[in-house]
Amino acid sequence: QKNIHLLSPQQIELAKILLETGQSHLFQHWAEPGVDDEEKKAFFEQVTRLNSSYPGGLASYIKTAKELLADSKAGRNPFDGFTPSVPKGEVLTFGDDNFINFEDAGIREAHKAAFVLVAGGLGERLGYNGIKVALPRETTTGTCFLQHYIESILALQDASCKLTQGKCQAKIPFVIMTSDDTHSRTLQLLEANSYFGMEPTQVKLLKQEKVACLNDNDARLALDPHNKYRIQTKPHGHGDVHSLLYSSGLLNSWHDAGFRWVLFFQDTNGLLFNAIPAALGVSAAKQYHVNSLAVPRKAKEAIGGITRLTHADGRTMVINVEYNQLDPLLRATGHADGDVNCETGYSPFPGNINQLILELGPYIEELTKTGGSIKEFVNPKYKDASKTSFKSSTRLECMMQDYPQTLPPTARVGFTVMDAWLAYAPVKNNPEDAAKVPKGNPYHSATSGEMAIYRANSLILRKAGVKVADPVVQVFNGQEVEVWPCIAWKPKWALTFANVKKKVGGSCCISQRSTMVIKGRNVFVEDLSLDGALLIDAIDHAEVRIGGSIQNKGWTIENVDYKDTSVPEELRIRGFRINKIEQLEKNYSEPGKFSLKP
Ligand code: UGB
Repeated sequence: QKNIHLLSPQQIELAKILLETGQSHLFQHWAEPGVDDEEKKAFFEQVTRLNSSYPGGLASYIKTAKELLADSKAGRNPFDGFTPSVPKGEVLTFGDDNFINFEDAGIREAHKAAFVLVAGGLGERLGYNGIKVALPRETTTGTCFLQHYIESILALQDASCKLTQGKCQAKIPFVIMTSDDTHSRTLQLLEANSYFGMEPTQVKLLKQEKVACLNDNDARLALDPHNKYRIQTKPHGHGDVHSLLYSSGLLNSWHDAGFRWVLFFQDTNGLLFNAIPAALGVSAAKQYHVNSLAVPRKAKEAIGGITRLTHADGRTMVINVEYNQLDPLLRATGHADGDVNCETGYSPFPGNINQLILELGPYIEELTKTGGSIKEFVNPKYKDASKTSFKSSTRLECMMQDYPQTLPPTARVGFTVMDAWLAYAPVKNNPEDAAKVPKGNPYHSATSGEMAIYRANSLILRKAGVKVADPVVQVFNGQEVEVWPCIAWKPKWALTFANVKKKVGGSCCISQRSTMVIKGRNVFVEDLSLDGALLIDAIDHAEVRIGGSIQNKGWTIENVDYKDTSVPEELRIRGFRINKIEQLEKNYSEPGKFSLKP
């Protein structure tokens, strides 16, 4: 009351809402009028932001929080009444006719797709200080994740336009969801690198806001421990992407421009674009409104399980059950051992890799009803079994893969399973945690993330007829990994298996200690015997044929200790660095036909 003169009429309304929802503690310590007035105004500016960035405002946030906290205290979970079973999806095998056909169909559709990267998370599990999209996807070329994603989208755009003989949409739109933790550094990375070749108008950054923290079961908002005139806030989760897209107006503008698909993906999966063409082909062929990409999942692996849930009342849905909920759900529904591997050595529930393909028309229809708000959850860490107080403040969260929960039973919701070696290698765990992962389960670390790129490229080349030597096993940062030849190529060289097959021919072999980097679009590898390092770059109008026997001292991989602070953090977290001893490097910068056959 005494400070009311500091507030605008709207802020007075907000103050009333706070008092009516049991938040008077926020003002109890306020100083006399005239003291800390600027801080008090800043407090209400923050309250205004928190109110306007949440669908339904703060009153709605507090109401939902009270309900979810009561459910959590009572031990009710969102799957009460549902029985889990293993759903059926499209299972693809890399390189067979079915896969090749889906890839072809996917490339034809790609020019009608918009891409959305959720990159608001800081990756606390990885313990890396920078933004994750700036990390090298692999250190042979040093290309960062964001550059690889953009180059992949551009390559898809070109390939799709060519295949549809120019009947393509405008340029593929690319949205990046950022947060206060990642926004300025993401923008800086793009600007410092001329958007990695994409037109800046193709790229749009949407920043998610954090939400208020909650101190107790009555949903009393938490004050910032460092400033008594601020509410403590934390990230709300990747589910924010739907409401942000909806309120941005982008969806309708894409629809008007003839786009048909929206593809969502996460910050550090370096293999993802190996799976996009075929998965998009599946969406188009099956006319899926929602298509989630999945890989075989090891029991207890920290990825969600795709599950069919059937309610006692007959309702049924195919949805992600998050990794921390799958085991309790199974135990509660008669599976005494919980989340365990079956006779295949994998969990019977496919692992959700959170790559979603949504059909734009039905997506807009649904968001028009929901405004993009996604079913939330709360995960308080209680002090004791009485569940009356929390160890630290909590908040509501939401996940983008929960989008199908509100869809009507008529919606076509499917999923596509691909081999993990081809499609999934996230960088999430720090070296210490990765080294503790049970034997046989994937590490999901910077070490395994990079080695997975070489493995996938080697296996793809093998399937295309190249004799790629077997890997050796080495230990980096306490993790045992297969080391294959370090093979990397730009997406414009090959996006699909059909592209790879066109680009390699004759009898080729690559030794295990070799490195091969192909950056040019029209580089053809024929009758090549490689034992060493080979790096080829070429402009689009240079057609280069590489073959013969190439041998040199090559590049070696040397161990780095993750505790050695003299080494850059992005190398320390992978536990190795590449030692460039000798290579054959050629750059073709003039148009024409060239041959390199030593
Ligand atoms: N992210 C945001 O953009 N904003 C946020 O507020 C939070 C995250 P994590 P998580 O595929 O490997 C997910 O933390 O949440 C971005 C799925 O829920 O890496 O542990 C963030 O930048 C799970 O089902 O993942 O688990 C990143 O790009 C499983 O599929 C993305 O959201 C798992 O990913 C994911 O954030 C997986």
